[in-house]
Amino acid sequence: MRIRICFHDKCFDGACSAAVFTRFYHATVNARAEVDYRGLAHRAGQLFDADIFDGDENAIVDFKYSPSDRLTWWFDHHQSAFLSESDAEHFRRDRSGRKFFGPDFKSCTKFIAHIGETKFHFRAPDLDELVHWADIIDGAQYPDTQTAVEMSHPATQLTLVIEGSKSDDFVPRLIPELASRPLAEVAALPHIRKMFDELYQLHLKSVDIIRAAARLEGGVVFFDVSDQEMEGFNKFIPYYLYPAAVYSVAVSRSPQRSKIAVGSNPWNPTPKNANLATICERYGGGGHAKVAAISLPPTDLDRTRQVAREIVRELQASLCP
Ligand SMILES: [Mn+2]
Repeated sequence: MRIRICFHDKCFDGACSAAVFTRFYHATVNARAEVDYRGLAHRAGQLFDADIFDGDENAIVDFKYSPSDRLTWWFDHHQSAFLSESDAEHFRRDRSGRKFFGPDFKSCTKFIAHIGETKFHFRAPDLDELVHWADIIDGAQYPDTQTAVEMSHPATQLTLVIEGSKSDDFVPRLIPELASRPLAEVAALPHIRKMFDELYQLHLKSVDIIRAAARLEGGVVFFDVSDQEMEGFNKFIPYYLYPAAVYSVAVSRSPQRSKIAVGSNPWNPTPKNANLATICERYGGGGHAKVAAISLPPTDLDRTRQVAREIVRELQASLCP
């Protein structure tokens, strides 16, 4: 018996969701099930490859819904969880009792732990630390910019490593560690330590690049680093550099996509009325109310820049009384 677990790749919450779901599945469904992990990424065009649901059971955690009849478990908390109204309708008609949508949860990890406990009597107290930190990190609930950007806690170090990993099997190999050890032990594994040290140097460089590129205007900090090789920068750097910023809009590019990342400054108390997921959905993107993104083909850089400028203007206008 084999279960395929698809998770949001290169995302701390995605990896932690897969870890908690694995423990949940072994504890409540089948203790001997073999698990295969597969990371899923947002991209322009088709999201799911045809052969992806190849297990006896197939799960998706922290990622969009699929109406495939091969999908047996689903957990997500993103506002933009459904690619179409017909997918949403398919979900609403589901009577399996194994597909769950929790848009009010800050992390999918906590959502899975909550459903596990309230509907299946599943408890794993040794994972409480993991659940707690997934909620802080995915919900951008860091106490301050220093915690988010200076990365002295093991959870923030693991986030850097997960977001910065280049190989497809890195996160799948990390998930069993997250499911079975305290975060400090996982972060102290020699290969993780080494990756962290390398990525932290790049992180410090990206702080300098963003400092040089960013401009704060009308409450919105904007920067375009599409000419640099840095797709995966820490999304809190703009607020670390510009505490007065309410929103940030960033243009970046990788071989796979041009990207517009839109965020709001969790430490700036200015009232924020814009729903960033709704704005990004208009351009084919999505995410959460407070942080969202749009992916376009890597060749569409002009269009990407134009959309970014439109969003900057819309956010500036939303801040004018
Ligand atoms: Mn998530």
